[in-house]
Amino acid sequence: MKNKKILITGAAGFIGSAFVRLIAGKYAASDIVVVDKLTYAGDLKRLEPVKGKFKFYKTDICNKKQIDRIFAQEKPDTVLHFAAESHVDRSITNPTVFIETNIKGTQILMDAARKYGVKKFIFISTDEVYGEIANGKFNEKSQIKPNSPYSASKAAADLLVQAYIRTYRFPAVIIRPSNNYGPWQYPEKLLPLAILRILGGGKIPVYGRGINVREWLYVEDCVRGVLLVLQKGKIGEAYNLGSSCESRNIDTVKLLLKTLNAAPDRFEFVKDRLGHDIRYSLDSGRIRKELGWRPRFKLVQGLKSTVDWSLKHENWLKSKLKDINKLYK
Ligand code: NAD
Ligand code: TDX
Repeated sequence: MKNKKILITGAAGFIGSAFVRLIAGKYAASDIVVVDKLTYAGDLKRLEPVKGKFKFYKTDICNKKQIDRIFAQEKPDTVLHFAAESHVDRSITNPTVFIETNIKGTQILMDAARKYGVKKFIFISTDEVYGEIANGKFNEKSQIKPNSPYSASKAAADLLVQAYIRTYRFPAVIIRPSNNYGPWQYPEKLLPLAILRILGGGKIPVYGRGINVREWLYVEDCVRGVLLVLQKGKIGEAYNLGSSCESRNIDTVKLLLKTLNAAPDRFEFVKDRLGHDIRYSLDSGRIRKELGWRPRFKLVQGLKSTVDWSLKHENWLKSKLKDINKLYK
């Protein structure tokens, strides 16, 4: 199938904007339709490099009427659904908006997609839907067993997508990426927050004893995987998307300090996150074998590239400080 007209939700966010920067210019501007509410996490500055190469609607995906109107007007054949409330710590303080956007918003989009005959609907899920794993790896058939309000809301949406596939033969594909990092990430997440703290003369807060393990995927590798799924992914299937670059938080932070040429003791152990998942780890053999995807960035290179970008965009990171200090007061 040719993807002629693509509607992308959440494209003013971190990963969605990287995807638009990747495909902009490969399609006519009128064939890339961006839908984003511009919450605290959305920022059109991320799309400035490709300004004029897409069409933008400032819309809440939970607004059924507006979503319906956009689908009626644009008639996309492909939908890429990135929009979500994405931060675990915020979901612990206020789960309500996570239930609204992540679950209800996904349903509203799928209903519009069914009504207007969308041919391929790609749902960006997460590795967190499987819950934590002390040893071994999750494959696409592993049980969905989320632990945080954020991951439970993503799991509910993931299951709803699966239910639509089975019940209505809805043409969806699910992607479950691991922890992304790279340019333009909102500095509430570990790595950009850590960089912001070091640039501001402070220390990096490490939850608990820093022994939790994450699988770090450079955002450009992630969106190349998403593009492959868009072009060749099988309808009705799910694809894990992980780098195999696993690292304990304390080791990740120490490597980042080295990359920043900062003193190795510029971190502090702080109160642990409630219900903190110990380890995520994906078996991404399927997307590698079936679609030929390979990550290009190891953690060392990805961190170097992220730090270089951050030093050039210090003002952008610092523009989020007020919000961050409110979040982590
Ligand atoms: P982000 O928080 O940076 O961006 C989310 C975007 O969605 C923002 O532009 C925001 O304005 C928009 N949005 C939020 N609520 C909306 C609503 N109701 N209507 C319309 N737009 C809305 O998130 P991200 O890190 O880019 O993540 C993108 C997707 O990838 C999410 O679905 C997330 O669950 C998933 N994911 C993220 C990671 C990661 O490490 N960041 C890893 C795996 C999966
Ligand atoms: O200040 C911090 N100190 C710290 O030790 C923060 C913000 C985080 N952490 C720890 C918690 C995690 O073990 O670092 C690890 C990474 O934390 P986050 O950056 O908040 O990411 P995580 O909770 O792992 O979830 C991310 O990956 C999966 C994304 O935020 C999700 O959207 C995605 O689905």
